[in-house]
Amino acid sequence: EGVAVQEYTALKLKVKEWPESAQKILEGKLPQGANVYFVPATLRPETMYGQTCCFVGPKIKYGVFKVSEEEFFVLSERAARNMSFQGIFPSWGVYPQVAQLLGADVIGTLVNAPLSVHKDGVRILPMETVKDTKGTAVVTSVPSDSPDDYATVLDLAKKADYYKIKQEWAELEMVPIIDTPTYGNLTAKALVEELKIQSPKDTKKLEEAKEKAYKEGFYKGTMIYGSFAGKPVEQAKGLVRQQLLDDGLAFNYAE
Ligand code: A2H
Repeated sequence: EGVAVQEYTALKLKVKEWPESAQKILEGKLPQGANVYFVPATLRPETMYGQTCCFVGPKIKYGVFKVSEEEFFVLSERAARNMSFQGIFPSWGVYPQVAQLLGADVIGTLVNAPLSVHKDGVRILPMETVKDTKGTAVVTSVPSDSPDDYATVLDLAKKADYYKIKQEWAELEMVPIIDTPTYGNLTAKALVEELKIQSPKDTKKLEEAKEKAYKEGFYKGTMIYGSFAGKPVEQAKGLVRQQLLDDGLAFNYAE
């Protein structure tokens, strides 16, 4: 917080299949053949190999914004407005909205997550702790390396009926992508277990786990998966980010 600028990598997760609830709302609002993307903002682009799902806040309002004739983004209005002043939309300060949805309407959407080991796609799932006031209000989930994400997928799998999801959507395999001296190669899982974190609402302990996971992963971690396997995470972060940018799978977003 404060005056520091947060430099996010905004990733483009292309929709492969909408649930019926979203289809109804979007009917007639998108041109034939339009590509729609969920756009999570991340600080850890080097972990994108490990995406197993992507979160939205079920009660948060999302817009579908037109970026070009073919491309539409799903994100918060706040993020769309910020992006319109960062050259992401064609006209300065203009972010045309074609539809509005609640997070709850898009649960179950199948998206293609760039670099993820899960090539058939991952699901959009609910996360109660997503903030509308940060990033894009879309959070891609890497449970191997993010304690928040790990605690959330455990909870979703345990209470799949309550969340109205299929349990298997929350249980895609975690593949080790970063090895660390203290916590092994599933850092978030190790920390959630060590600190006995019981639920995504264990905010205090999760703060501690996040801090530890970040320090250990970023400063002491080594990539063990992907194009930069063998390199320290500190180096790989920029390299993976650049690769995503070059391939048109991501763009820079700051706030
Ligand atoms: B990170 P900062 Cl592997 N609400 O990406 C809640 N969390 C949000 C969010 C929002 N609106 N927008 C982004 N985030 C998450 C990867 C990751 C992240 C890993 C490890 C740690 C980590 C995969 N999830 O973040 O408050 C996103 O999750 C630890 C803080 O702006 C984003 O990076 O500093 C990070 O929080 C941005 O948090």
